[in-house]
Order: sequence, then C-alpha cells, then structure tokens
Amino acid sequence: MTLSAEWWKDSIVYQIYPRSFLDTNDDGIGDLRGIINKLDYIRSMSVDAIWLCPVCCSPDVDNGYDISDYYNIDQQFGTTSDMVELIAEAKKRGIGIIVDLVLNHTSDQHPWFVGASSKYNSKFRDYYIWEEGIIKNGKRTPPNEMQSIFGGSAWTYNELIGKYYLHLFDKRQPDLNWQNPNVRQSLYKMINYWIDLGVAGFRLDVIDLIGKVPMEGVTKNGPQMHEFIQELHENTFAKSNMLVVGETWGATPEEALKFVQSDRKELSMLFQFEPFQLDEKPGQSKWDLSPLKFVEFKKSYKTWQNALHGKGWNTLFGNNHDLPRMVSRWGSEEYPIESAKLLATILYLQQGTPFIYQGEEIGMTNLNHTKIDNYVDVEALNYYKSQIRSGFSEREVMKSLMAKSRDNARSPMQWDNKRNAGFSTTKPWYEVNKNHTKINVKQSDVDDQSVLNYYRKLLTYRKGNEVIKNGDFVLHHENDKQLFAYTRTYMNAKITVLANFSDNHCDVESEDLSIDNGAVILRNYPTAYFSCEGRIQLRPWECIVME
Ligand code: TEU
Ligand code: CA
Repeated sequence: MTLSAEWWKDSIVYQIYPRSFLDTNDDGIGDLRGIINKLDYIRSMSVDAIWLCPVCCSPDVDNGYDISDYYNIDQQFGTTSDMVELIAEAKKRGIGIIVDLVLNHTSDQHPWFVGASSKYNSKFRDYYIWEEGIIKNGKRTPPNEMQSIFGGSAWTYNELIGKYYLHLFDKRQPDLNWQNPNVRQSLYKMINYWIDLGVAGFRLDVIDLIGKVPMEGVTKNGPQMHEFIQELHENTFAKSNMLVVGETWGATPEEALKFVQSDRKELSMLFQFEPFQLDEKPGQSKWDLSPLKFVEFKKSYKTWQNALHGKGWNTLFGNNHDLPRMVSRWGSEEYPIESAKLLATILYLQQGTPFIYQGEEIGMTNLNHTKIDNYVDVEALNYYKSQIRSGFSEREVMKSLMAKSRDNARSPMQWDNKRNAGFSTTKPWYEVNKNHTKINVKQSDVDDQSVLNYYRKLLTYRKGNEVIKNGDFVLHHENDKQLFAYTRTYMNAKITVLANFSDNHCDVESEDLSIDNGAVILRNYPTAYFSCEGRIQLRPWECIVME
C-alpha cells in the first residue's frame, strides 16, 4: 500500500487491549495470535489501523504501562515472530499497527532502574530523577508535596542511594529523566527498532509529562517539552509517514495546536479529555461524581472542532482502556442500543480520526461490581484504600468505583453467549461481564439492527466522505437540554446530524435547519422518524443523519 502523507486523516483506528481481546492458548490471557485470528472481523468495520496497548515485557503492576524491556514481547502475549506475523497479516488487509510507547517512565524492574538503584556508581543513575529529602524534626520527609496520580507521595526513598526518586504513577513506575540526553538517545534507538519492524505509528503515553520540573511543582507542559518532542520527531518518525498520537490529559485547544500544527513537526494528533471532565465536580477528581453538564459537553466539541479546523487534527473517541464504558456513562439503561448508536453518530461524523475501543462496537457496558474484591486495577485499589482510611463510607467509595473505575473497560471481549464469552476456554484473567449472554459479537453479526451493523454502516459512510473529512462544524440549538444537533458543510454539500440525548421525546423545528427535503442517510430506529408541519419529533435517543 502506498500512503499519502496524511493518510491518517482518512483512517479509522481500532484500539485493542490485548490481554482482554482473545486467548488462543488456554491460559486465560488474550494474546497476539488472538488478534491475528480476528483481523477479518476488525476489517469488517473499515478499520485501517490498530492501536495495540503495551505488549512488551512488564511485571504488570499497571498492566504493561510499566515496561521492563522495550524490545521484547512479554511471553504471555507471544513472541517477536508473532508480532512480525501480526504486522504482515494486518498489512495484507490494509491495516497498520500502532504501538503504544511509554516514554515517561519505566518499570522498576527495567535494567536501567535496577542499575540506577542498586549500584552506587551506575551509569544509569541520571536516567531517573533523584532528590535529597528534607529533615523535619529529625525525621526524613520527601523533597516536596508532589502527589502521584495513583495516590500518595510522588517520591519514594531508596536506602542504598540515600535519596528519593520521582514517580508520577505507582512507585514501581519510576519517571525517566528526559533532561539527560542519554535517556533520549536510548529511547530514539528503541523507537527506530519498532519503525524498522514495520509499524505504522505510535501512541505516546502521557507525553505532556516529559518536560516536568518536579522541584518547581511543574508536571505537564514543562518548559522543554516541545523541544524534546521536536527532537524526538526528528530522530524517529520524521522519515516515515506515521500516525503519531499523543495522550495529553490537560490539553487546552491552544496547547493542543502547539503539538499538532504540521509546521511544528511534532505529532499528528492528540487525545484530549475535556468532555470527560464534565461529569465530575469542577476542580475535583474523576471520582467526585456529578451529572453530565450536557450543554457544556456540546460546547466543548464545538470549541475543539473549530479551534483545530484547518490548523490541526482532532481525535474522536468516547472510550479507551482508562475510561468507563461510554453507553453506561453517557447513554441510557432504558435505551442501550439506541443510545450506543447515537453516541457513535455524534462522535464519528465530526472532523478527526475515530478511535473505536474494543467492545464499543457491540455496545459493551460497565460491570456494576459492588464489592472491592471484584476490582483489580492498581488505581482503583489505591483509591479504595485511601478513601476508607480517610473515613469515607464503603457505599460512597463503591459508587465512584462503579461509575469510573478503569476495570469497567478491561473485562474480556464478548465474542459469544457461551462460557467465558468465547474469550477463553479457561478462567479468564479478569471475569467476563454477565451480560455477554445478550451482548456479544456472534449475535450482533447476524442481527441487522445491532449496534455492530450500525457501526459498519456509519464507518463505511464516513470513509472517503469529503464533507466529514474537510467540512466545517456548526452546532445548533446550543442551549437545548436534549438535542445535540450539528451540520457539517463543504463546498455545496451539507450533512446534518440530529440527536435526542434523552429518555423523552424531543421536538425540532426543521425549518430552522432547512432540512425539509433532506435525504435520510442513517437512522438508529428501524422505522422512519415522525414529522409534521415543519417539525420533527424525535423519539428517545433517536438520531438521524441527513444530506
Ligand atoms: O494514562 C494516563 C493517566 O494519567 C491515567 O492514569 C489517568 O489519569 C487515569 O487513567 C484516569 O483514571 C496512561 C495510560 O493510558 C494508563 O493506562 C496508564 O496507567 C498511565 O498512563 C501510566 O502509564
Ligand atoms: Ca493466551
């Protein structure tokens, strides 16, 4: 396949969490061969790239986001030759493989950290960030108050070295020192190894943290961050035509443009998380639940669509391995199928590259686990411990975990209605959602009203559509509390999306939108919408797309 410079603007990406995708050797853990087996299924959604969550060697404190060897595949997932085969088999089907690069930190089992923390004169000492503690009342305390994203101090003392090292995540994920040119060169060399193996791009984990200046309290968007990213670009992906997407939890549109404007030679696109912060109490954490601020939610999309139009490029997503399931979060328990289709419609007809997370396409939901014993994620377990210790009630803590824990996204893929959902012949590493008897790929495939078949239609429609790729974005009825309506216009063509984001009926003045004689291209109800005297009446969670 020959690729145009910006091929990723026409792409649809499917994200795979390998350990939960498909197990082919009966150990209860998904593997690379499982992905090879399902490539035709993935292609059936017009997908052209797969983002693989980390598969390199790892002690799995944070499920692969703590890497102990950047070059080799963890044996639970397979071997390098499985990876080479996956790349080749995917390529045959027009699919590129996007590798997840965790460049902000390593595992504490990585030889660099093992060296840095166990030998006094190790050449790897300055690969990490070390600071003296402060003596207060004869007691040693961390260099400053900086907190880990997973809870507790971001500093851990090492007896042998006599200093604290920095970890913005778990203490077994020490932060790399990007100010050390040897660190940067070692990482570039590794990235070039993956480029030579034939991957189509990278997803850069927490890339906005690499410029941190911890002693000044700076974590994201540090003073040298863009300089480092430009150097990274020049030394690695500049020569190949790659899709490079950065994860930036705190990006504003202004910040985002600095990463993605093409003359800056940094990244192709970013994951930004503004819409995901609109169902939590302002200024607090994701665990502090609050109902979705729907009007702000719409305006957030409007802001990002307009800010990047003609200058950068957006990603479009409602799920990933860190987020609860989109239907459970924003959709409706009463109308799970309609709301799953509606959410896909409003997201994926915007400008940008869609990222579909495994299981989303069949409408997979949260787990609703009420007991802490059912949770396995390090973030969830730390949160539980610290809240209970601070005196919060079990009920309150569980409510937050049920709504927001990352475990919700990580249960095994639901392939059929049999035992273990067809994911494995043995007990899976993490239990399957009980609703696999109803929500699964096998049934969805043959049901023409399924969420899956709707995704196929929607994504095929999107593919190659110039209005969706290039058109501008106008939000209508901004302050309406039920309706999400927008138009996309390019040259003489226009697409209108109308979506009733509620369990009630919703009236739309069709004259306002001049859509009277529009042709309906997509709809999420089996029967036509109701219209009378210049008004369209949308049923609960009904959406229609008109040209
Ligand atoms: O996530 C970045 C990150 O900051 C998340 O931990 C986020 O704050 C949290 O998930 C919200 O619940 C990336 C990876 O996507 C995540 O899986 C890793 O745990 C993390 O980096 C550390 O590598
Ligand atoms: Ca396996």
